[in-house]
Amino acid sequence: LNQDDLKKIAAYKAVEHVKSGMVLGLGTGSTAKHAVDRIADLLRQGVLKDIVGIPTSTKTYDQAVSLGIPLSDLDSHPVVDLAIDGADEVDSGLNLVKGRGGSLLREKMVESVSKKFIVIVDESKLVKHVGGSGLAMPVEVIPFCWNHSLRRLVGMFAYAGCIGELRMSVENGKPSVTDNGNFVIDLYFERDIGDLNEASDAILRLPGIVEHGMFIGLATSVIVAGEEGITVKTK
Ligand code: DER
Repeated sequence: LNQDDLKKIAAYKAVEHVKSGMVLGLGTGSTAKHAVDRIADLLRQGVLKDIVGIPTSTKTYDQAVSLGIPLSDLDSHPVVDLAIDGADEVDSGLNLVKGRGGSLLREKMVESVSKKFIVIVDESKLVKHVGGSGLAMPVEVIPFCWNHSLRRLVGMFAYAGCIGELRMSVENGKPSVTDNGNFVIDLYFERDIGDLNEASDAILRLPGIVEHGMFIGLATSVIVAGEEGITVKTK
């Protein structure tokens, strides 16, 4: 089984929790893509009916439109029954790092008002602590004086050996721009940043910061697909 097989297994398992009539948060990324595909399959087969999807990115919006999934938004549906989405990291407390696909703001808007938020990952995403994978913890910032914001963020986490870099678009070599017209600063930590809520509050107090990729206490369960099979972690 390769990593994508595992992502698909986790995604299909999560979709077993989808019931007809639900308002569904549709996640973003290569794992969530399998869940959206599966939901469309079940709608087409008539197994699922009356589903309304709330996409977490323009990318997922486009995928759902192409698959014929009825869509709406949070203005019309301020409460979501179930959100299904991937993650970049999952720690032992089911806290997540998300946003390496750049969709963290709309994902967090949807997933923070979801009655149930099922995270779907392959086992490679499990970490001891946030930032532990050595991969980026993204922060969405306004473009104005982004370098000033970068310096304030790096300074704030100097104790954890933090470095930061502006995310560049691979297509055009310019700064990557989110669905919301903002930039992304990727933070890398050498050591554990400690209390996540304190870190979150400190980041969000900085003027010019829009949102960060730590999803603290939002997941209601995590479905992990590994070589040995599927495990479901619930809080
Ligand atoms: O960018 C995101 O938030 C994605 O959901 C990410 O967390 C998981 O992406 P993947 O399923 O492609 O690994």
